[in-house]
Amino acid sequence: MMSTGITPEQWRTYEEQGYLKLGKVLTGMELVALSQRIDHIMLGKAELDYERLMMQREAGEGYEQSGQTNGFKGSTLNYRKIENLEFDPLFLSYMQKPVFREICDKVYGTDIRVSCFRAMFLNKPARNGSVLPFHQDRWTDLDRDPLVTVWTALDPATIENGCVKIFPKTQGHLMNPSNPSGFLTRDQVERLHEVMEPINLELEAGEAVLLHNWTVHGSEGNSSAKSRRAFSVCYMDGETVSAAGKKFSVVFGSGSLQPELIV
Ligand SMILES: O=C(O)CCC(=O)C(=O)O
Repeated sequence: MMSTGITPEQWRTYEEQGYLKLGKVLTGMELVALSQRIDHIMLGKAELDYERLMMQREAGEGYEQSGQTNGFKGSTLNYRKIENLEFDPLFLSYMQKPVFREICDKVYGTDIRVSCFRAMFLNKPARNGSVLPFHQDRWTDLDRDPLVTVWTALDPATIENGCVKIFPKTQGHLMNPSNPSGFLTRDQVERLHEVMEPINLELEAGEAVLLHNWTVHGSEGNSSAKSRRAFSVCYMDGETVSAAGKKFSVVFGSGSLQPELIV
């Protein structure tokens, strides 16, 4: 069944657990369209300004893992991460679905414009794909903390291909506040493992999960013959400014997609 709204009980579950499975958020046709679109982007066949996209190539095929820099890095499905997908009309239109507006209204308030910290393709190519260590999605260079991320599976996400793993109920506090990107120390991860097992968020293609940004999460590599493509969007208060004076692309409410520099 398609996800159209979130019930009060589901919100309670989210607040308690730090995550909520949203079910199918993409129709079959939308899923095919987004999956084909991202493959076209990776293969260099899409008509868009590649200089606006941050594209990180995964190690393999004779290449090292590339830096996280803007611009095309070769025609291959072996990309790890592609950011700034709000500049692609198809991905933007998915990000602006009413169910996500509803989530942002609930989390940030109804009259508040919402921007995205990042609209990001995260790929674990078949028999490849790097481990992502446990972290909380928190960045020290923002003037306020983004609170929610919607992670959507474009392929089935399974234990074998490196689905996201979370430690539920960890959203209450920052574990390593001085780390610029929220990564936990090895000791902190060991201590979490002593008290609980992480949950594997296995999803069907087209399903999504809502994550509180502070819910501890990470993922393994991909040992299977199938890719694990996903699209992750972090929605935040549209007034958020980075230490460098950057405001971000507005996705709900009045404002521009063009990030502004306010100095
Ligand atoms: O896709 C993954 O493996 C991790 C996702 C993640 O860290 C995120 O979406 O914030």
